[in-house]
Amino acid sequence: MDKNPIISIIGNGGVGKTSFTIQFCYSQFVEEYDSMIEESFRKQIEIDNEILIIEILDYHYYDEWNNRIKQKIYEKTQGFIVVYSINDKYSFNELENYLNEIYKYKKVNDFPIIIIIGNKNDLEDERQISKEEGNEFAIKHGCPFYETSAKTRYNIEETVFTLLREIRKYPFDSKSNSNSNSNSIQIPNQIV
Ligand SMILES: Nc1nc2c(ncn2[C@@H]2O[C@H](COP(=O)(O)OP(=O)(O)O)[C@@H](O)[C@H]2O)c(=O)[nH]1
Ligand SMILES: [Mg+2]
Repeated sequence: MDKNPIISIIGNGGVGKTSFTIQFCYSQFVEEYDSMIEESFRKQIEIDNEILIIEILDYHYYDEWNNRIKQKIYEKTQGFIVVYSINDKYSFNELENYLNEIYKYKKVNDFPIIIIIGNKNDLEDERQISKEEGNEFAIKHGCPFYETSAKTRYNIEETVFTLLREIRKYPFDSKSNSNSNSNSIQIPNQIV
């Protein structure tokens, strides 16, 4: 696997993308993280005896976003975490749009690696989407699925590690990334 895989986390505003990322990277839950700028977080991890430095892109997806910028980000992304929150039906209904966007902006010959998560699983009293609904949606789209909580850290590491293992199964086509990544080592395609 590329030693510096890039992951994008996408989904509606307020579902917990930044909280998820901060919990994963710093093991903290920051109640009022007030940032409207695009952020990129890096973390060194060990997975299956391999050391990786992963980069998580936590971007804000405004409608007026320039399609070219979006395309650039999507092209260099090796794995997507697509997030809804279990207490927000609207965020669940929007998932299909995010998936379509990934398929649209990824190069045709790229196989997008996607994991779906239902965040805020600690808010059981406010639940609007059952775990079964989330799971069914993910199965329909051939993606792994977890419920998570950025507050309690429930399934946060599992999500990222599962995504990384999926990425490893489908070696990234680095051609689409050759300019920005020219000094990285080319790893021959593994036989899965
Ligand atoms: N109870 C609970 N609150 C959460 C969770 N994740 C995020 N939040 C809260 O939801 C709000 C939006 O989170 P944020 O990470 O900014 O969402 P983003 O817009 O998707 O980046 C904040 O007030 C967070 O504290 C979670 O897993 N559980
Ligand atoms: Mg955010």
